[in-house]
Amino acid sequence: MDPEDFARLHSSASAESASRDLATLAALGWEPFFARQISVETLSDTPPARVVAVHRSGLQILGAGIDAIIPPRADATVGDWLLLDRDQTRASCLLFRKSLIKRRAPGTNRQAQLIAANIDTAFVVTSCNQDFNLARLERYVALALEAKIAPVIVLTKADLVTDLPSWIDAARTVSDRIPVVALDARGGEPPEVLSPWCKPGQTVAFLGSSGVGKSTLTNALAGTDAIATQGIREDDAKGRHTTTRRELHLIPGGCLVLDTPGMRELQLADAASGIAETFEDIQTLSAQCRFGNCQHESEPGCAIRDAIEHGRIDSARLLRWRKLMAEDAFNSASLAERRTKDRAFGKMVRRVMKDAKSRRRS
Ligand SMILES: Nc1nc2c(ncn2[C@@H]2O[C@H](COP(=O)(O)OP(=O)(O)OP(=O)(O)O)[C@@H](O)[C@H]2O)c(=O)[nH]1
Ligand SMILES: [Mg+2]
Ligand SMILES: [Zn+2]
Repeated sequence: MDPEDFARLHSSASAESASRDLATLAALGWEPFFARQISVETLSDTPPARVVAVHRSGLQILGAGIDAIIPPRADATVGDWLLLDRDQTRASCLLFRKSLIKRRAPGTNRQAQLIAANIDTAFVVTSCNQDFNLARLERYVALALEAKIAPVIVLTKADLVTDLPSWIDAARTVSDRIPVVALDARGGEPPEVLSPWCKPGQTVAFLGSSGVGKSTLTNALAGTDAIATQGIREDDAKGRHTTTRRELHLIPGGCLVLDTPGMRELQLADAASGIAETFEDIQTLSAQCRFGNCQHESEPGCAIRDAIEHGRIDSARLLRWRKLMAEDAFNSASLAERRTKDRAFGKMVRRVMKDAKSRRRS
């Protein structure tokens, strides 16, 4: 869409104000992928707006000349673009997403929870302390890859250790295709170190446990200390769950940064391809096993056992892969079951309503 298209909308709108609107949208992450989904004719009635925060009371949205809170809806999440219907906000149309992060909601209600949409880069954050955990890193990386987002591993609190290279080497074992950076999140380093991913119009997200420095990094990119941060517990390095909502921060002249609350529990579901990509080394080897259904236990001609014996794969990594695959299979089945039940319930409700209506008529 070019400024003339915008200008054609309102005969009153000058090309100048149209290009200003377009610049506002571009700064919010608007790009051809979204523009292709709309027609110029509908633009004036239903202008695009982005969900920049999820509050309990509603969704905060921003657009060209739009700054509003609309009622919450279960199918929208932070980062989403919608076409705002001002008269009937609930009817606002959600645009197709470039990427979507979701997890299995904690607790027993077996639902998928939407975390964020339209993220370009996921910074998977951990610290050079007791938070560092390969299984958790692999989980977050699989989550990002499943969501079609490029992950980058960020090690914070690099200033607190003397053997930084060994922390970086450990993080590199997650995947040899994922960049690893290490820094002191406080102060000047982050804008420089993260600049390859933090380009104007790009949306980046910080994910990771509480206390690893996600808000500290967001502040550092914004050049402020507007977002609250809080010291971690001395004994086990755990954070205090300071951030409580998912919010996109607009960095002047730069990217959009999603700060998220530290997750207590990250359960994967429907993430088979993300797991396969994360464990590409193991996945590739398993295709070379003699038997197609090799369990990589005691079968002859097992390429994975062979790689372990020759020290090319860590047996602990194989165990973590198995565990993640099993968890994903279990959660995916349980989500599918829940969806079937919900559908059956919906059908039943519709049938009852129909019966009641026809009874009323007769
Ligand atoms: N020394 C040092 N301290 C850091 C670094 N990054 C963060 N911190 C400190 O770690 C504590 C936790 O940082 P936060 O930014 O609040 O962590 P968070 O990830 O946002 O945590 P939640 O909001 O609870 O999820 C704060 O006291 C920060 O000052 C770092 O690189 N070096
Ligand atoms: Mg925080
Ligand atoms: Zn095998």
